[in-house]
Amino acid sequence: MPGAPMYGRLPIVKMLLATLAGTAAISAVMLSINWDGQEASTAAPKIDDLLNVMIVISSFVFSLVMVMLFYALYKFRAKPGDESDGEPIHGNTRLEIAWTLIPTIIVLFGGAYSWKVLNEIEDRGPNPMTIDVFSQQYAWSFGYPGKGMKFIEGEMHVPVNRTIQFKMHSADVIHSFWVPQWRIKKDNVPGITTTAVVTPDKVGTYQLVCTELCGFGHASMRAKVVVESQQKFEEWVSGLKKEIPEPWLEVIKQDTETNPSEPLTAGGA
Ligand SMILES: [Cu+2]
Repeated sequence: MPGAPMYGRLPIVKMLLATLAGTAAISAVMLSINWDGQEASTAAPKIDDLLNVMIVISSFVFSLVMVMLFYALYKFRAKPGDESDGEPIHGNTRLEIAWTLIPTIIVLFGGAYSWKVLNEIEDRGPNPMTIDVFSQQYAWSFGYPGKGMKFIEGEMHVPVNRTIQFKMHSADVIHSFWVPQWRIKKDNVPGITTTAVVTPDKVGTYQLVCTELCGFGHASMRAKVVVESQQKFEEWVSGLKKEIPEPWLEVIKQDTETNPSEPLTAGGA
């Protein structure tokens, strides 16, 4: 039957309602799961909100595709014994505009929203405290350049409600700095200094986990992280005996030469 489409008008309203029902059902399940555990930094709620918005948008796109797929499977299924070819289909301008415009809007929205969150969580504020993070196969150690270059292996203390900029260094391969409750994750790359900004806002003991497969000991490459009051922190840091050892100072020097825009001395205090 040339000229006449073999299908009638699509039940757009019903399909849209089914899509919205699917979105609600999937979102309800996915949002009820506490994906990343406790929130213990000022960045954590912003990142979790962003994740939740992305979950709802993804549920909508998934539901829309599933509704159209299953409608097509049911409605346009060939009758038993029908061996004929399908109708030739020419373009549909309205459909093509829709499937270009809607994803473009979704992607631009996601980009703009992420940009805003990243801008907020990477704001160092007027007076950040600097901590050097040293990583090697398979251990973490930490330096406090503003506190007399104090140094400690395997354990880090930070004051609560203070913005900290971590300056990351690696002696060998790429490692990755991650305290799940802070949400922030950053690679430690040999040859350059990378920076992460965190404001811990809950007192407690946490774990720093390496999240970059760095060799046989990777799974056990962890360190203790203690968030405590400013006063307790000052007592702890002034009790440290060691200073940042020469090999790490050399790594910092090399990193800084490669990446002079991020000097070690920035921040201090
Ligand atoms: Cu690792």
